[in-house]
Amino acid sequence: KTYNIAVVGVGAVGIEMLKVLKSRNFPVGALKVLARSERDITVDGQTYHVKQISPEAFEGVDIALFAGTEGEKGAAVTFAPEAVKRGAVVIDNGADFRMEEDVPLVVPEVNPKDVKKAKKGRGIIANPNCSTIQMVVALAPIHKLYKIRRVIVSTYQAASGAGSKAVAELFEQTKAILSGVESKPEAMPQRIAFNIFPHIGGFAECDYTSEEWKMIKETHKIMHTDRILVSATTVRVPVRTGHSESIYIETKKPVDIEEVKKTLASSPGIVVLDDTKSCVYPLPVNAEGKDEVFVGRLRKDPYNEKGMWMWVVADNLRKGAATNAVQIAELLIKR
Ligand code: 2RA
Repeated sequence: KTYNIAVVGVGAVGIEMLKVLKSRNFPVGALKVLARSERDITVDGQTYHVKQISPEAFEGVDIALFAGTEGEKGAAVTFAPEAVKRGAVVIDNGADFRMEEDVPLVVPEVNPKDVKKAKKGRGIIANPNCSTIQMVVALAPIHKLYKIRRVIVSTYQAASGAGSKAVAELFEQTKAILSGVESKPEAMPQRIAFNIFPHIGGFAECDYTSEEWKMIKETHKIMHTDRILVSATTVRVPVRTGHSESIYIETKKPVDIEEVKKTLASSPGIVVLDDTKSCVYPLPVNAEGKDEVFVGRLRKDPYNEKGMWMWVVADNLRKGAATNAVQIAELLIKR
C-alpha cells in the first residue's frame, strides 16, 4: 500500500523532508510539493515540480507534511484545516498548533501513542521544536529509570535552525570578516561569525526567550508531566547544522552512570558516543545528515548522588524536524 503525500514548503526543512521520505523508503504514492510560488527544484539530483499552494491542491492527499516557518503564522494556519477537510492528516513542523489541547505533540521515541489523539482532535499532529526533540529523546529513558526532578540545559544551536538565510549569513559574514570588511546582521539578531549570542526567538515572560519557553512547555506536554522543572538558556553558535546541548539532570533516585549508559545505548533513536580516553563524544559536524540523537560526556555530579550531566547532539533539520515528522507519518501508517 502507498500513501499520497504533500510536502508544504521548500526551505531548509521542506528539502530535508523530501530527502528523508526517500532515504527511509516511505511508501509514497503520489507526491505533491507545494509552496507559495510555482517552480522546479532539484534535490540530490532529482527534479521536483513545485506547485502553488491552494486548498484544492490537498484533494486526494493522505498525509500533508508542513515544513513550517518558526515564529511566523505560517501556511499551516490557512491550509492545514483545508487539508484536513479533504481527508488528510496534517503533520506540522511549525509552532502554531503545538500547545493546542486538541493537537498532539509527538516524538515517536517518547509518546508514540499520542498520535491516536489526532483523529479525535483536529486531524493535526504537531512536530516539536528541534531543541526540545533531541532533549526529550535523551531524557525519557533516564526519567523511566530514576524519575527526573530538574533539568538545567544550555543549548549551542546551529545557524540552519534559523533558516537558509541565516546559513548564508554565517558564510558571507565569515568571508567578509576574514577579508577585513565589517558586515551587519540581517537574518540573525547579532553577528554570528566568530561570535555566539544567547538570543533565540523573542524575549518573553520572566526574561526567557520564546525558544527557552518551548523547551520547558513542550517537554511537559510530550513527557506528560509538568513536575520536571526545566530551565533553559538557548544560544546560537557559528555551526552550520547540528544543535548541541549541555544538560544537567537531578533525579529522585540516586544515579548509576553505568546503568544510564547501558539504558541509553539500548534505547531507540539514541547512539551513545562516550569514550573520553579516545576523545570520543558527539559533535555537530558528525551528526549532520544523521537521523539519531547522539549522547556523550555522561558523568555523575561529584557533589550530588542524584545529579548527572550529558552532552546531546542531533541534526536539527533531520531528527529536529524532517525525520521526526516522517517518523510520525510512519506511526500513522502502522495504525
Ligand atoms: C532554531 N528553534 O534553532 C529553531 C528552529 N526550530 O532557531
